Amino acid sequence: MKTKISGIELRRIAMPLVAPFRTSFGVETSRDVLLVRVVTPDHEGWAECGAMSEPRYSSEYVDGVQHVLRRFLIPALPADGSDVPAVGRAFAPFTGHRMAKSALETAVLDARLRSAGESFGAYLGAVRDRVPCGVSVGIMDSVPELLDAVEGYLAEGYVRIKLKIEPGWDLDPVRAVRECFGDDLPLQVDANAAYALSDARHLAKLDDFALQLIEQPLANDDMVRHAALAKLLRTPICLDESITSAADAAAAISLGACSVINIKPGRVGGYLEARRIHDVARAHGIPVWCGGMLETGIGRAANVALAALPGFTLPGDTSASGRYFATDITKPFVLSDGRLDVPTGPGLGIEPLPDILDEVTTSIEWIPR
Ligand code: SMG
Ligand code: MG
Repeated sequence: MKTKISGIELRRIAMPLVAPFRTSFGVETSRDVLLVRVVTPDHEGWAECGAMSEPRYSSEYVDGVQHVLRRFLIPALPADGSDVPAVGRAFAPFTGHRMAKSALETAVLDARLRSAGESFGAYLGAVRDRVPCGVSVGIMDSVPELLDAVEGYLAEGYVRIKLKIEPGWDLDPVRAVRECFGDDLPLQVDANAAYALSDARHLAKLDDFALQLIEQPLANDDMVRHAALAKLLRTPICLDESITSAADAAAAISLGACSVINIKPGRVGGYLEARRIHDVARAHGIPVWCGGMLETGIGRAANVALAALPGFTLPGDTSASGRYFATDITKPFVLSDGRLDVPTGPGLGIEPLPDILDEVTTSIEWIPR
């Protein structure tokens, strides 16, 4: 699978969210998304970068990603159009910047798969044609407002609820959701690193609510304290921000820092590394699930394919397009029976709708090769 790349387009789009999404690190009201389009003589490949406009979730941010792509990663792409693993090797000398690497590698992979007529799911090793979906519910101004939101999502068919938490918004919302929707509702929480190990006794009060997991309670770079916290909680710990590679996953598992892993391809440098994490976790009997970065249909298509791998045994934050946007840039992903279909066409199996894409575009940069 070799094809020469003739150029790369970096396109920014503005995507207002249907409702503000609040986490412990800030509020998103609109996504400033960077799309990467790799052009070859016969095909094009698309990808979406998960970075937000500010470096809060992680150190990457969308302006920085565009700079790193233009200045370092695009010039490092192998000139002979070599295979996709070679792209990852060409990026390896550059430290970090995994969301930038992921976006470019994924667009190259999409172009290659489209020319080979193979879908992302088939390439990655998907074993399902539909994936069960959860929904991530932001921090709200009041508990009644939260209960309304959860009720609406359950009515749409989502099969598990994740509540964003922070100090001051944890026990009360979790208790209220349990009381209102019962003990059988698959429920989990995500703190985005908002707590310290000294909060262990407080966090242990969540043990009463039979949560599936607590995601990233402590600092991103602190696996050792996560391992200490795991000994103090009955609620399983899931790591998100802390896991940036398969090596991190192996370290976290052997330290006892987590018993579940959230896999986001952008955070770990791409779908190939995401699959390696899946493989490491599966070999250790650690369940994984697919996270989300409020993606458009482009990022969602690849995530849904990944979520169809055998080790993805928990529902992901792979919600339907309508949970995020009034109008997506692709044909929307629609929930049916709590599930999304894994696209089957070549590559991502979906592409931006040109008229909608043009309407939301804020800038276009073309980088010839
Ligand atoms: O895509 O549905 C989604 C969002 C899922 O909660 C979500 N993502 O830490 O897991 C996480 C957050 C990161 C993005 S918050 C702006
Ligand atoms: Mg998270």
